Amino acid sequence: MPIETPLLYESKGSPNARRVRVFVAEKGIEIAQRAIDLGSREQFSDAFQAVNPRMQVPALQLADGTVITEVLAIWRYLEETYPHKPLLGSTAKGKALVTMWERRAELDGFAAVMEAARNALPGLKGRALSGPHDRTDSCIGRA
Ligand SMILES: N[C@@H](CCC(=O)N[C@@H](CS)C(=O)NCC(=O)O)C(=O)O
Repeated sequence: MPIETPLLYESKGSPNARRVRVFVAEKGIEIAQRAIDLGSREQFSDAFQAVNPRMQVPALQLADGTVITEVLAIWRYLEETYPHKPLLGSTAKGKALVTMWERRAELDGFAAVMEAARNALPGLKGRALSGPHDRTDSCIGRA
């Protein structure tokens, strides 16, 4: 269905969606948001699969129907669309340093914690990867 303004699909329990929500807040911009309930497996619904076949949040749907997924790609789009308050650096050195620290934080911090959680929590048994893998056991967001 065509939309008039960008629409951010997110989920309150999703760390990756939170990274985009924080970016939006720090930018000081308003973006329409629609919550996807990972706890009730809404990411696997036909309606959301039509938006993002990878069945993951965050996803940013543009007015022309394009859907951008992946936190860094969404950040990049928002940075260049709303350049008034640069968050990803404004010089060659600044951009490189932001990228360096983002990679360190994501790969050495965020990913390590995420993999530990996804491989250890009973509620995420069989769900070491997000998205369309081993959907039958999914119970993300449940106690
Ligand atoms: N590489 C993706 C990761 C997205 C991702 O893993 N999202 C999780 C929530 S944090 C998800 O949608 N999980 C749904 C599931 O596991 O079924 C990004 O940067 O956005």
